[in-house]
Amino acid sequence: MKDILNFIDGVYCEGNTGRWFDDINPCTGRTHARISEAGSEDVDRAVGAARRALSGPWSQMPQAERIGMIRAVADEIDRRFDTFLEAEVADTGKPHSLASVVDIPRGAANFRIFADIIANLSEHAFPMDTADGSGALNYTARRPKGVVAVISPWNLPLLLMTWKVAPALACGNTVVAKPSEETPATCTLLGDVMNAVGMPPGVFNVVHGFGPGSAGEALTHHPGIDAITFTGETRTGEAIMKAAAVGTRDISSELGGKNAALIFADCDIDAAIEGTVRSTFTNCGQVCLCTERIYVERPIFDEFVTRLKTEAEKLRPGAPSDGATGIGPLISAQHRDKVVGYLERAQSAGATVVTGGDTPAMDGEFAEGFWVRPTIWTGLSEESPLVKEEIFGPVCHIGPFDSEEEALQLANATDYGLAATLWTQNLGRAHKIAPRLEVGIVWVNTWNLRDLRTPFGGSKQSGIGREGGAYSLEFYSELSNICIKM
Ligand code: NAD
Ligand code: 6OD
Repeated sequence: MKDILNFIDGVYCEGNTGRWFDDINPCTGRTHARISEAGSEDVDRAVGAARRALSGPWSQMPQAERIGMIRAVADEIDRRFDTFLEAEVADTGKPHSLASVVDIPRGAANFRIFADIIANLSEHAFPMDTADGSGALNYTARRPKGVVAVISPWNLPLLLMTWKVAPALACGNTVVAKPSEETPATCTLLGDVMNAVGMPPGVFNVVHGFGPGSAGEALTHHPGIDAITFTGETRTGEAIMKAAAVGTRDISSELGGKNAALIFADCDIDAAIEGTVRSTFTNCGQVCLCTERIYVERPIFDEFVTRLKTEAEKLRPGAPSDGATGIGPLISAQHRDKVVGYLERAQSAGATVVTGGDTPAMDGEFAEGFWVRPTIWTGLSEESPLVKEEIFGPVCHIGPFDSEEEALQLANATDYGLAATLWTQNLGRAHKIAPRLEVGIVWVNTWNLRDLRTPFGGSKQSGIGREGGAYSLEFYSELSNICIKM
């Protein structure tokens, strides 16, 4: 069995707790590795190493060299593509067809884009008049925030961790990362990559463990952490905000969602069906951007439901390496039980189960995996917890609407505000509705099409702040204004 270790000051090491916990393959329910849990002493060592690197080799390195090293990280991930792929698939159970085109390439792309952004960065200058006529010049300058804690979830482990590590390093910060306890492998592999490209020890550190009472809590409460960037559940984000309040540390948070798709009768229905299958069932519904609420204009409601059902039923669960596998398992037994809990409540809540609603019988090594069938409900009240709460599984509810205003009101009737998708061939309508949706990201006639220069993040309870492209600099660097009297 493989051991997954912490990575502190450029060296792999066991945590001082002496405790190990299981890394479970969601396809089989079997343990495939054991993970060494970091304690508060390990977190303290990691933060200390990051502070030394911050004031030492990393800040003294010329910018061009630093950027070159970050580009080299991307190249090295590409070179080790198969190792990363195998590790990500073992931890998550997701199909190769998904991880090989989304998770691993994005892991590398995140380093390239932020290297490019910093390489091409310009600042602002504000010449001003003064009473004595000599004038003054203001200009903006950026410096790193310091030691940044990166706390990441399990659904897109490498993608979401590097989405934060890459801009943090490009801006000259050092990092202590705590990946999800469910998916520690690819973050750990990144340590090897850092050493291979010659990254100074301490620039990137990894500690493993859980949240409360473990490495997550120790890291977010550590006074040597200058800023915390977090992706995960809204309730966890609230706990981390409280920790960040001590010492007035900055926080960026990307949280949960209950995203709506609005399907207008004038849409290209083939494209809307294909896009909604992706937006609902990709990664077994475990993407924060996934659609869980679908509203369809009444004239095409029945056709849409029938066609989505047909496509959902084609998504076969199976081996990650099998090209015919259309859907993987949920991440854990605990998460499967949560999602099944919603499935069990559906009928008593008044739902018509259009398809799914249960777990598939799987054979052989997959019999104990955490599988759930793609599920479509209709007929629920908008007040039902199934329509209100983030489920984070392969499930959706479809309801009808009769006007633009009603569609908008339904889409916005949620505490969350991450993403929404519009399907219409009337671009005038799309322009009218999109800015009125109370979300951070709107897709029109597509879903999850990502340009990494664009702002990413949520409103309401879906998060605080925007990351992406130059927007990431607002969080990962500290801006000064320098005013020179001439
Ligand atoms: P989670 O909040 O349970 O855990 C995320 C990370 O936080 C893990 O590393 C965990 O160990 C750590 N953690 C938990 N409690 C902590 C605490 N008290 N202090 C410090 N660290 C703590 O989330 P998850 O279950 O891993 O991920 C699924 C959730 O993430 C969903 O709600 C999903 O919507 C959300 N998510 C949001 C985005 C986004 O961009 N908005 C992206 C991906 C996932
Ligand atoms: O694509 C991204 O940059 C991103 N942050 C995706 C988040 C997905 C949530 O599960």
